[in-house]
Amino acid sequence: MTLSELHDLYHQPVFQLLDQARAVCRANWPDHAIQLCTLLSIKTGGCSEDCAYCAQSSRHHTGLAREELLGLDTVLAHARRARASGATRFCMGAAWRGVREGTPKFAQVKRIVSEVAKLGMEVCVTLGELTERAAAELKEAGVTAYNHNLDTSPEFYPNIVTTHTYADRLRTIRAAQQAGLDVCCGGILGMGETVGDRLRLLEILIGFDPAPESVPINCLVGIDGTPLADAQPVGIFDLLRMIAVTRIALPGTKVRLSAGRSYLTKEGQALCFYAGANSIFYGGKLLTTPSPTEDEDLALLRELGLTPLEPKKACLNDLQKAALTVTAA
Ligand code: SAM
Ligand code: DTB
Ligand code: SF4
Repeated sequence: MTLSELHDLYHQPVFQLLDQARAVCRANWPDHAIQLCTLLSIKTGGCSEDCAYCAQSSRHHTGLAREELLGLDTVLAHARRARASGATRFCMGAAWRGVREGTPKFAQVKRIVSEVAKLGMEVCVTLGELTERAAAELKEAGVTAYNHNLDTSPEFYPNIVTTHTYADRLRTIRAAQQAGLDVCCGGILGMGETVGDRLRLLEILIGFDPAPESVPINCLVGIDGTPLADAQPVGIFDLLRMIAVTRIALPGTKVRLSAGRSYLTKEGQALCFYAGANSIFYGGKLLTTPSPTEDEDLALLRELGLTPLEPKKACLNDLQKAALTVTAA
């Protein structure tokens, strides 16, 4: 699909666009189950990079305390809780420019990953830049997906980040793909970019080979002390159009309604699911900011008659499979 076709899709009347997105969604995701992904910041704050939206950059005065890499037991306790609450994916984030191969910290991350992987959830990490070798080591440890967002168009990116480049981001994504990791790559709406920038990002995502396994669509969470603290919030129909076009352009990809969900009404979220979103961050907290609670999310899904995605039986150990069989009987 070309950039001009993406524009044509995007600028149709909303109901016409929703009809098309719905048709693609029904054909590719007939049961439209919603994937529940729980996030945990395993290394918070003190990041060297200057990403204008980020609470964790040491270049901004956001009042966020810098923390050390969490220990294995702490992370495992969070991961077990997430699984018990119904999450099927556990995503761990680190406020790093990138991974430093061969360091004790990277060794600790791999150990954390290998233990979390035993719980039977998909394991996603987002650790910044990655070499092919580091990507292969993460895969070997049990990582299933690597999150590395391009955030916006290559043309707008230098307005948002100056300490690394779009090409650096693309290199990491290729390294993750080379290692056979699923790639989770998306963007942020509401940083002052145009609709054209958002569709340019989508054009680039469509060009990935293989296609991204998931695309998180974040709405900017304005963080006090960052240059984007007072940016204009994204309108619901802009978000809706972007989700619908992403669903049509990447039919087999999970589209995750990501940061900023707590600013949406229940009706707004319902429309986003209708437009093709089939994944959310679940668990009351993103990395450093709040998001809807588990109870609120489960209540909303119930009200809408949507079901959470079930854990893949292949991922479960014998005890968990037995538990599922009992529940089903
Ligand atoms: N340091 C790693 C990196 O940059 O890839 C991983 C962590 S970083 C916080 C992960 C992603 O979270 C960013 O790429 C961005 O898309 C998203 N994000 C961070 N702060 C955000 C905010 N205030 N609002 C919306 N999305 C945000
Ligand atoms: C993604 O696209 N969004 C998540 C996850 N991937 C790592 C992070 C959102 C962060 C929102 C701001 C915060 O909590 O600091
Ligand atoms: Fe935040 Fe990641 Fe940028 Fe660091 S590299 S400032 S953690 S988005």
